[in-house]
Amino acid sequence: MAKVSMAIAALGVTLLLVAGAWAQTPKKKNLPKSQKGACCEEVRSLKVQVANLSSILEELGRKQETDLLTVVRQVMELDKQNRQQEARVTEAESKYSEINNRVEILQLQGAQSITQTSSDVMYDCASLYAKNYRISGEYKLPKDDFLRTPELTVFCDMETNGGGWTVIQRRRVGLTTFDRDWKQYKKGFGTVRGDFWLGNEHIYRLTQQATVLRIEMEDWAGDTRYAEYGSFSLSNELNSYKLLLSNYSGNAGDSLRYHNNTYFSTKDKDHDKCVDDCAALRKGGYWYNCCTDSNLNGVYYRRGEHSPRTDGINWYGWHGSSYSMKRVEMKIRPHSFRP
Ligand SMILES: [Ca+2]
Repeated sequence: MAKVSMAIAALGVTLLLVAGAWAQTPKKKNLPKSQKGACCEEVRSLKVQVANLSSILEELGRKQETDLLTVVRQVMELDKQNRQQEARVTEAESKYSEINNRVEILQLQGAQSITQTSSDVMYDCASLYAKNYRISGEYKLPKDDFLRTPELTVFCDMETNGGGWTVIQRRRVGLTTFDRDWKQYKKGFGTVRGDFWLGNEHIYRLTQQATVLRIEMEDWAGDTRYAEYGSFSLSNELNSYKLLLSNYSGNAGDSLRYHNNTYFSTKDKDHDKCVDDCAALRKGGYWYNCCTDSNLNGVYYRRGEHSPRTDGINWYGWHGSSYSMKRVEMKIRPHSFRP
């Protein structure tokens, strides 16, 4: 734009000079013919110069516009590149923090396997919490010859209501079937980061000390409820992992009470209190009575097909007997736990 202004100024000055020259030209009448011709020649040449200057100006103007457009395009391109760079940086940052988080957990696990001794209390998420492991996630509890406990991968919830929870069951993804046999329920199945059952033998062992059970659930509208039992334990396998629980609190309703004092049943072992085969009807392994007030190991149904389903993940106290939950987590911690 500055160039245009300068060119306009230059044109102005030229025009003034032309006018001045015109004014200074002696205006005598009857000029000699030769002088008259010279004057007209001068005017013509000036006119030509003015015309040339105008066309140069026009040309300059067009060039300026083109340059300006090019600059605008370049700026826009730079801005776009800048935004892309920013997005890449953000992505890199989040990846870094994720990796960092994993490293932290691994370091904690490393520290844990070095400092442990057999005289320690039973290993679970609460004992990890007591040793200052405060990040929720996957932990490997070591094998312990003294306590005769095997190595066990667990998922610890170190946040909910003070933390220290060992998760024993989760339904969230829906790709792992829970319609399994006795052996699988005994040993456990699935992956602790996704859907899983920790295993009746492990749950039996972990509930040898006074234990609290907390059940959290979410429906398909995104609402959440919980049920907590101040006392929870399983009998051993000889007693078919019989459920013993009491002392309900929460806002989901007490839909496990009906299952208290019942044996664990699977599709290949019917220990329920019914003529029917509840495990086959409800398609899971559970402490079936005749048959259910809740069916947390039932079939995972997705949004739109979750109701009405009597073999779904039901909890009568909240959504009745034919509504299947979107998410469930069962977790335990010692009664003596203090955050
Ligand atoms: Ca039966």
